[in-house]
Amino acid sequence: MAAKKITGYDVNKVREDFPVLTREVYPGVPLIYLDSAATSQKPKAVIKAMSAYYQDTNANIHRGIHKLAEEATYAYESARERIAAFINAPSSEELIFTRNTTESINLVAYSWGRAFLKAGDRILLTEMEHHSNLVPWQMLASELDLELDFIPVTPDGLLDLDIYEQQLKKGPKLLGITHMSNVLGTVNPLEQILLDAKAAGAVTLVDGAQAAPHFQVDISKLAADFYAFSAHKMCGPTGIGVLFGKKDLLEKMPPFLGGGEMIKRVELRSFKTNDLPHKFEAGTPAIAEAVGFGAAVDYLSELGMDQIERHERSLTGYAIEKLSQISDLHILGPDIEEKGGVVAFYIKDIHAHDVAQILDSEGIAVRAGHHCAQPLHTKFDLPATSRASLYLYNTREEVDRLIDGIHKVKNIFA
Ligand code: 7TS
Repeated sequence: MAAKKITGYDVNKVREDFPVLTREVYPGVPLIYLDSAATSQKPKAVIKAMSAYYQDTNANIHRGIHKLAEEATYAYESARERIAAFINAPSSEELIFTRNTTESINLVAYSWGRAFLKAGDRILLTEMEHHSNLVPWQMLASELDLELDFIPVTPDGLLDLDIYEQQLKKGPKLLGITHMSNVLGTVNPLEQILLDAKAAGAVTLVDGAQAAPHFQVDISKLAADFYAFSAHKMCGPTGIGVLFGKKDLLEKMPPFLGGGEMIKRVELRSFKTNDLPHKFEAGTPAIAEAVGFGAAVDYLSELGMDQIERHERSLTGYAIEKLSQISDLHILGPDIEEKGGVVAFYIKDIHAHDVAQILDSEGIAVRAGHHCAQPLHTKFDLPATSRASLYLYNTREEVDRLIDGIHKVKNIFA
């Protein structure tokens, strides 16, 4: 077999694929986009695939027998297959299209949770979860009288795995855990964590919103019963995400939403559910968005997830090195070995919103606030942080501009 060709990663060439990166946000001020953890920018391949779908095809799926309906159905189902292959899922039947990660997690909470949990059951989450993997469980806990436990986060931004082992002894019915934190950048060592949860009899749900865009996720190597992520953080459109679920669980679960498409047969007082994955896809889905999502995973695969990960790791290391040299600036989360391309920080006596506002005047887009992880900020006794998040199109020059921008912030507040 021919050896795989290792090509260099030419970030300037990659940038040409993203039209928005050439714009000026204010006259003479070019955009420096460091907010990809909120949503990524979109390459031409995705924009073109979606507009070509609307220009040349556009029909509803799974119902018409006319040519356009057949083509639209093929485009939608082919996207599902390519996304399933992207995470190495055994079958595309196990891949349900949802609106986003948030809806995927809610689907599990509403459908699996209501059917299989009862008063007194325990759900184990972590202190670093995004609100999307907290609030649905809080809602379910108050409805069903469940107990919520949390794996603590250590001061350096890692999960306390000794306490986790103790918590497993209490027999949680579900472990809900993020693959990568959107604040600390921590990439959790899921292989062992999930195996331990399964050995303790828990169902496992992974929030992969910040993982799937940045490194190869191989679902066949993870003991994940459910794995959720969103297209918009990985070069795809808003409005679509997926829930991977193990077939045996999905088959036992009742439908989430009722309506067209999720049924095989309907009578006035009853219905029979459709096969997987359609059982969980009520109503006309986001078809053009599925086409765009398919184009996004094709784009990422062509660049190579290994290359993307290597680029981001090197850039994140550079950003941490430069930021660490700034006095009174503190970075949250672990060292580079355990961290993805998210760098949240705070500067003594300067509010995160002021930092973001001054950086914006320099064309630098960062996010300020609690990043939908308020309990984590409360734990660290911080009302807010500023966050630079890096992706496959960011450069060292942009990091240098961020550093210059932060010096400007400090001078203004000096
Ligand atoms: N989980 C994690 C870890 C996330 O970072 C986000 C979004 C979500 C779930 C929710 O994804 P959605 O597509 O359903 O909205 N995170 C962020 C962020 O960090 N800034 O804006 C959105």
